[in-house]
Amino acid sequence: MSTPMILRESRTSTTYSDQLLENAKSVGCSPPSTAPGDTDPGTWDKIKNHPCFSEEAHHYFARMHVAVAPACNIQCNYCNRKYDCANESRPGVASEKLTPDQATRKVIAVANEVPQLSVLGIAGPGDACYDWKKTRATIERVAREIPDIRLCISTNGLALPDHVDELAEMNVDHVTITINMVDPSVGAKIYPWIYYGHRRHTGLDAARILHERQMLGLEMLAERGILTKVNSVMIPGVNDEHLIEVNRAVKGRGAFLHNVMPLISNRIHGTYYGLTGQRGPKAFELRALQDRLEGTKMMRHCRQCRADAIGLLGDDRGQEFTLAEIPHEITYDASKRRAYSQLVARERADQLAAKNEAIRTVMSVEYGGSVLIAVATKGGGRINEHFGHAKEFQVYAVSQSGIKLTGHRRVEQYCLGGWGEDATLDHIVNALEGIDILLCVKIGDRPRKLLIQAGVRATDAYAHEYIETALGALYTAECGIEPLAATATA
Ligand code: CLF
Ligand code: SF4
Repeated sequence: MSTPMILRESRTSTTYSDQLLENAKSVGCSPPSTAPGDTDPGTWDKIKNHPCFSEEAHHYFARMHVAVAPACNIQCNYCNRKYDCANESRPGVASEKLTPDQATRKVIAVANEVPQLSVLGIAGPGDACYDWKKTRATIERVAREIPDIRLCISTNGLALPDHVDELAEMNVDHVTITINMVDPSVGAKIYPWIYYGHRRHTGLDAARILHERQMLGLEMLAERGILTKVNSVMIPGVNDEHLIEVNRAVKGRGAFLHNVMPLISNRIHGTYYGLTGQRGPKAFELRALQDRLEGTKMMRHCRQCRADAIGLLGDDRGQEFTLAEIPHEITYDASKRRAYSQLVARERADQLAAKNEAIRTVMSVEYGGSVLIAVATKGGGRINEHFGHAKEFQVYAVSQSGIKLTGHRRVEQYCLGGWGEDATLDHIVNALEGIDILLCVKIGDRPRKLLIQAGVRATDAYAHEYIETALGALYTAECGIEPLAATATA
């Protein structure tokens, strides 16, 4: 097992990235990390700092969304853009709509403060391609100010073919299309209407037009070498089985990545599905479907972010950057981002080597079982978050076939100002159902005991280590090959 550099930190004083930057000044930098084995160098260059297109990158890099595109040309049965709760993470939700100028100032303010920022995304609250003038103006202004920021848009695809050439000209090299069906009879259950060709279409006619435009847009992007991810919302009883066919169709047309997301449906959102009681999939149903699609590139680390999300995928800092706090005159300062990306190049090479070693170890074990391990992390690919501070746990399945991130479990933060609520703890214990082991920096006696009662062994024995290094060590210990670290279980 490699010995990782240990970075100790406190959430209240300095952030993890501050410490990385301090280190960067003292240790200098080595060359950028090489592409992982299954990615060609050209593609790796495009995805290596995109937190959505590369699972590995999401440990290090952040995206920000600017809510400049409120208008939409279709109606999805799972969407109501009028409903906003500042604490809710859900696509299409935004607290503040921005003009292109306001958005540009906001991006500069965030870039000056958040060194992990690598991608500007426009993902609603409406459709980026339909509300095109604002999308285009925002992208042009931001690219002028911050030339090295990656540009990304998300669209329902209906207006996409009209703008593919402009996207290519503007160097937008990542696009997401939400495709929930390739059969209009399924589509008619998801989309009550679309607005196309200066008029409203409904039923099968609407779904057929949308489908044709989505496929055309996808093919046009692939022809131009623009990496395209397809997001599909899994709606039990409506399109769950059908998503197998969707997967085949989009892969055949050049989609780089497929992201199957669970329907979020609640009466209070006021959506058609919320009001009619359409349920979302359970975690195991989602995972089972994703497993059936394995063999194609699947995204498993999506956080279904808001249209104004900012930060690492698992740590939305959107509420720290409201328009009122941003000065009218602001100048971009590249120094923090530059220093951070140089340091990350060195850290990632180290992490990749540790990860490969851990995977080799795990695959050499003669043991047929699978262990589900939850990890508290705030980035950098390390176990570096306290149990009580965690807002989510990343979940890894470790078995003879390797180490795989299978998703995350979102939780309420247990520890607030030094004390924790029992109700919150109960909710966290429930959220961790099915997990075998939990890894974090620190955990108190009470949560540890309650977790044990629920069958989850929690340990801080691997604090600050690389995630995969710890998972490899735990797996071999579980198989009785190596002793578990002394303080591993309560
Ligand atoms: Fe934003 Fe989407 Fe670009 Fe990412 S989000 S526009 S590709 S920069 Fe990412 Fe958020 Fe999932 Fe989207 S985690 S909802 S996949
Ligand atoms: Fe809402 Fe997006 Fe669907 Fe438009 S395309 S209705 S913004 S989810």
